[in-house]
Amino acid sequence: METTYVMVKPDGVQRGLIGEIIGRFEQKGLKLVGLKAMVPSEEIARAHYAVHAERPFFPGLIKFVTSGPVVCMAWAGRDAISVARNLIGPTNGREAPPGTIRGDYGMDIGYNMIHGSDAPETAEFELGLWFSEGVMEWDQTISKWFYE
Ligand code: DAT
Ligand code: MG
Repeated sequence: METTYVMVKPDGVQRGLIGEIIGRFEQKGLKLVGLKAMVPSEEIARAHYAVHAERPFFPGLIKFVTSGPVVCMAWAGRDAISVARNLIGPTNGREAPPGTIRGDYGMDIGYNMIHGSDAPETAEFELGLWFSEGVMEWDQTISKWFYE
């Protein structure tokens, strides 16, 4: 079992896509173990995107992600990190295939509505950053119908 960090970014919140996005993860069979909303501080945004600190788009990215509320989520399941990335789709919405969140709703690389951890190490780092209080432990009784 893995847990991954997923976040609806300010454009997804502004566009009223929170429910649609959460629904896709629920329907897929992932288990919600963390959920909250906040307007991110510059400090947490910079830490989250630290790997991109030297990229030319970094200042714009920080301004964007701190511009309004985001919805922070932790989703658990078998191979949850890659399963979530596959639901999300490639970075650029114009190239993302239909059926993915970015492919169905996005037209840009910067305004791509959603973040998902890309590897076990980044998931651990991001969950610690955004959910320093920890995530929920609960028994999802329906999970027996998602896994043989
Ligand atoms: P992803 O979110 O698919 O993991 P990433 O980690 O490469 O993509 O980049 C993080 C975010 O930074 C991405 O969601 C949008 C923004 N971004 C990436 N490349 C960009 C670019 N060339 N121009 C503008 N924004 C970019
Ligand atoms: Mg990334």
